[in-house]
Amino acid sequence: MADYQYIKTETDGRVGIVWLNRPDVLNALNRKMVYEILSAFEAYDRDEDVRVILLAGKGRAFAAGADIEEMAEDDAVSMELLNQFADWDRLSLTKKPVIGAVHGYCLGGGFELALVCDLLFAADDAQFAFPEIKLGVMPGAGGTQRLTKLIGKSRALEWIWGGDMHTSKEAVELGIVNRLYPKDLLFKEAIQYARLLSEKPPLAVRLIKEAVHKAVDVPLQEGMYFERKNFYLLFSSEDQKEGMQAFVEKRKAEFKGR
Ligand code: CO8
Repeated sequence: MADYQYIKTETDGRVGIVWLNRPDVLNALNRKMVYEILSAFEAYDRDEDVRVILLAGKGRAFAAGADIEEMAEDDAVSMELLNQFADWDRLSLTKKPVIGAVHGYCLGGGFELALVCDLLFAADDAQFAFPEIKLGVMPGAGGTQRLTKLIGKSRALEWIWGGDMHTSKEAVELGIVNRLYPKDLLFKEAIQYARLLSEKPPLAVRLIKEAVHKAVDVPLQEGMYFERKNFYLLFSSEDQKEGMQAFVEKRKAEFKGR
């Protein structure tokens, strides 16, 4: 793995872990850091030994938002020319499952990064907010879209207009977060889940991810056709033959991701 400045990577069996690692500024996301996260995700996506990606933060926060100092002097033209959101678009193209483990502050761009994850596990101390309004701006990396699709228009407006902190308990109740754990158990539980997912047939896992994400974006019938194509595609995989043969032979299947 490459030498990164603002993140750390390590693998645990078939789980590729990405640590946000700028703890002195609560993992505030500068542009290089976002590019590093993207590079790590893309490297894991290409690595046949990795089946699941786990994203977590070092220090006392997941991420307290975009780096305010870095963007304070930007203007519309410099932002257009930077085209930083191309990196964010590519983050959401990751094929393998991405599990986010969130503790402490999960704010602004940090919350948007969490919303790119397929599943979110949170510590009981996690706090979620879009504080951009207090800076005179608004979410720019998908927050207004992804939060609205998850919790609906009225609640999303309340959260984004308010800019206030919300507890992880609220986030679970609204379906933003899947599971809640005591802080000292969060990473252990997240890695445990990731390991279990990494034992599932990888092709089926990724085609399910693709189909479920499709459901968020397209009308039902179009999604149904998409699901069907992925379903058929799995019938040309070795894993489908192995999975069904193993069932018939009453043994454990050995999935290869082919
Ligand atoms: N950017 C830069 N530095 C930050 C940020 C940030 N978002 N958040 C915290 N820091 C720094 C602080 O400046 C401080 O640095 P130093 O020690 O050098 O003074 C250090 O982290 C620790 O922070 P605090 O001392 O403030 O810690 P507290 O526990 O007192 O407070 C808070 C924690 C409440 C999280 C507070 O730091 C805070 O309000 N931070 C800003 C939160 C915020 O407004 N986030 C939204 C940013 S805007 C955004 O995300 C827009 C996204 C647009 C698209 C994404 C593009 C990447």
